[in-house]
Amino acid sequence: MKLKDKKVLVFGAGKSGISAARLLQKLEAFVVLYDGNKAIDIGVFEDALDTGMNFEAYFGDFPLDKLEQINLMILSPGIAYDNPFVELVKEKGIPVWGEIELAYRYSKGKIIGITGTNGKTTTTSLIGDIVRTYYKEVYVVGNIGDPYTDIALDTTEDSITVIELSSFQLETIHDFHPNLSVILNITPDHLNRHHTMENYIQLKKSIAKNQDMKDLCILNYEDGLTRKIGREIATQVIYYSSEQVLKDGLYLDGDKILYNKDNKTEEICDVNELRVLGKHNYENIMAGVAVAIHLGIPKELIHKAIISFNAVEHRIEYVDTIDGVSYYNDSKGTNPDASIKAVQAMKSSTILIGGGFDKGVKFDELIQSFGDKVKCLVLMGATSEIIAATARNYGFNNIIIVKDLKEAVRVSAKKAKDGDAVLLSPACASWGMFDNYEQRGKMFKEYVKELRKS
Ligand code: UMA
Repeated sequence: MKLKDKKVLVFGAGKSGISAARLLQKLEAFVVLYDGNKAIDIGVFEDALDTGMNFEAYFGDFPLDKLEQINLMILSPGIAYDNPFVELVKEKGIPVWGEIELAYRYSKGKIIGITGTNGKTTTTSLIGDIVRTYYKEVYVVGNIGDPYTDIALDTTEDSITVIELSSFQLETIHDFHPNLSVILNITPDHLNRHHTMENYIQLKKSIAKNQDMKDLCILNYEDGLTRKIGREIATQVIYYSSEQVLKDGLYLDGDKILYNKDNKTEEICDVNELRVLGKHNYENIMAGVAVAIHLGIPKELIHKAIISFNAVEHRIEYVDTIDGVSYYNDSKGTNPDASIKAVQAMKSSTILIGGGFDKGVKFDELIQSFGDKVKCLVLMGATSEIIAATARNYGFNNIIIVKDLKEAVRVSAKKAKDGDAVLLSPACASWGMFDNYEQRGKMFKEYVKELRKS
């Protein structure tokens, strides 16, 4: 569809919507911006958009008679495909594209799409780092932060665009066709939006729906759902495994990451050389290396990039070592599953700082994962008593309840001995104590900095 002079309704005036509207204006389309939040002030978009000619905006309610003139709707990822207004638009026969689809139709070069329930941002960021060692024109966009539509028109045949894709974004792709796709793992998430696990699986799988035998999909062999997808899609597949030797693919063998191809085994790295911790991170590394190998990047460059890759902020992020105690910020550990992975990733005796907003989840598995690793639990926030009671049920009694994160850091520093780790991985959302997990993580790092000064 040629978009010049077409009337395009952009639903959602967040990052994706504004970026999509800007792209549409460059294509000389007439933009109709709509957002359900009636408190939005059009003035805030004046720098980003041409709000003069060929532009209308509606905040709060949308005048339905205007739908008659609309040729296309671009939907932001935070808005569900079965949102009542979107249903109305579909009933009128108006095509609905996501922001990713719009960007795809106007971009050039090679595309790498990464999805999965956990590890997407880390893997996307890692792939960006490796690819930049060899290719000049590299873009890293999507769910990770910068919308794909921001850079679509800048891409050339030589570009490599690395895109993190959420299930929300995959819901509205049509022709989107990555040359390389990655599905890291699939566990229940966002079911309030997608209603059933089956829908969620299908969305993740749809990253590969337009791929053919010239393309490649990289999958985790140890995740039953992604392994099964490998048998169902019509493209080449490479697996990686953290549990067993693969004849064709990447795998973890003791401390080594190895690559088997055509009866030849090559060593990629020793995991002790890496700055990221934990089996789940070794899986992310293997997925990234599989992409890099397929792009023809020399092994020395891959090795250099992976050993200098740092954890993404707030995900088992190393902060500092003070008096022999290492501090890690895993503020992104907002559910028990994520915190279990963080605990497992620790290599020494650990003081765990947990607790926060109560989402009504259970903490039994988290406590059961402690083994000999966690020696003390420092708890804060609304869930502190719930987590403490669960821990006591399992015979874990070394628990200190504190009033806030600042006290948690001070108490942990006092309790820790040379060689220990202090890990902030709350297993809970930050709400009620902080604006978001990023703020919680930044405050943790501030308090650790203060320890160094004191
Ligand atoms: N809105 C409505 N009606 C609704 C819902 C929302 O009008 O029913 C409006 C809101 O008033 C707001 C706008 O839509 O003005 C927000 O749009 P959005 O939620 O799509 O958010 P964006 O700012 O466009 O950010 C999106 C992604 N957000 C979501 O998918 C929720 C960002 O991922 C992404 O970085 C960004 O596009 C750039 O591509 C964030 C995220 O939380 C990090 N992702 C989820 C996750 O990682 O779990 C999927």
